[in-house]
Amino acid sequence: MFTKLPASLSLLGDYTGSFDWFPESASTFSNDIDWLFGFISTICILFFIPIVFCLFYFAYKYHKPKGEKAESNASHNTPLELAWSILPSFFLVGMFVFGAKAYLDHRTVPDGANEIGVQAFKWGWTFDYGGGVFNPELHLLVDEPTKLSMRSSDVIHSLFIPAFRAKKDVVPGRYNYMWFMPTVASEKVSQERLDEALAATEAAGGEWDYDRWQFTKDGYKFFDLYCTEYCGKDHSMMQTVVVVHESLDDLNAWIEKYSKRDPNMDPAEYGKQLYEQRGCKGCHSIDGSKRVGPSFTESFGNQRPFATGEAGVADENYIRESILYPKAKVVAGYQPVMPSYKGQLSDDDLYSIVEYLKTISEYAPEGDATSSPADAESSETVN
Ligand code: HEC
Ligand SMILES: [Cu+2]
Repeated sequence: MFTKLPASLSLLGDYTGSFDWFPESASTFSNDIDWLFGFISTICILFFIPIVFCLFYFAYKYHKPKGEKAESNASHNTPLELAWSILPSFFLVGMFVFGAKAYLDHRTVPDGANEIGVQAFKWGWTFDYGGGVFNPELHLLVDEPTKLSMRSSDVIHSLFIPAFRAKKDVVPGRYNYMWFMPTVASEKVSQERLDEALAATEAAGGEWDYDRWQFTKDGYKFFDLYCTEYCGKDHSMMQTVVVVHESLDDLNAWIEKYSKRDPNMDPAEYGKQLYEQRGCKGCHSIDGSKRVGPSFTESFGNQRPFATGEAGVADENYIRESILYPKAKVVAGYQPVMPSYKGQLSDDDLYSIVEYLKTISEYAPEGDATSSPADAESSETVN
């Protein structure tokens, strides 16, 4: 009926085609979980209908006109009572056995699984591929088990990949883990389509719009990954994508591409990329608005007030220190909640970020003339 829903119904954004009860099934868990879901739902419906029917039927059959005295003539029917107690218990035991088996499957990581680190934070995800490669997209290999070692830098989050039927809480102060084995590789869109999207993105200010394109900026279609534990104001924005590569070569090529700055790339441009990829964006705006942390328009080159009452100028060393040791100098008006990036950003990464901050700071010597003035909300934090 609806071939295309209006864009305003963004909640239903993915349902532009036909409706299906379940999301796409793309891991070895999917069939088991869907079957179990169907099994439990069917039993519930099969019991619900006769019970509700009897409820209404008996209420009608045994009702008494108003004012008449109520009588109690309840008596026993032992065979009937045994039957309705014992028969359903078989179904309950069945649900438990199948459920426990599925749970144990999800908890038992096969030997030799690939391992990827996950850091959840308000409000985003960082995946650690080892060797200093971090990215907000989850990239996997088809038909290979992958284990995620997960930690949170603030509150409880929960990682959910509907297409894999896999979900696990990420709890601060401890590691948690989950695993799955993707069975469907992500398709790649045509080079023309990708070029078109890249050009449109460039024209619109450079930020990649996953919702609009439904593929990544490397041209891969993806599965959705959500946070499913309400974790604060921007919980609903805490989404990212899962790409399943067909071959190890393809995956390694992707990892290589994001492992360090191409020597020809402008450091400030690379700094912007890190800002988007490494989660800074979730806490720091570049338009003057206050998020969890101060806007980067007010950082580089400015006088910074600290929680201790002292103040200092945000030079290169201060920016560096703020990223590696965020608690050394806490900006007045903010909570010391920034995670340390020590060991996670290389020297060149830090240099690139500093160069990027210089280009967007309102008072930077070579400031970007197009950046908007800080709004009233953020100026109240200065002082
Ligand atoms: C979880 C939220 C969060 C994330 C993620 C985060 N920051 Fe911060 N950041 C803060 C907060 C809050 C402050 C202010 C308090 C403080 O100084 O520690 C801050 C302060 C800073 C400052 C000092 C700013 C100033 O104007 O004085 C810099 C520089 C900075 N962050 C850089 C970064 C970079 C670069 C990243 C990404 C690699 C990042 N932050 C990621 C929350 C965050
Ligand atoms: Cu969350």
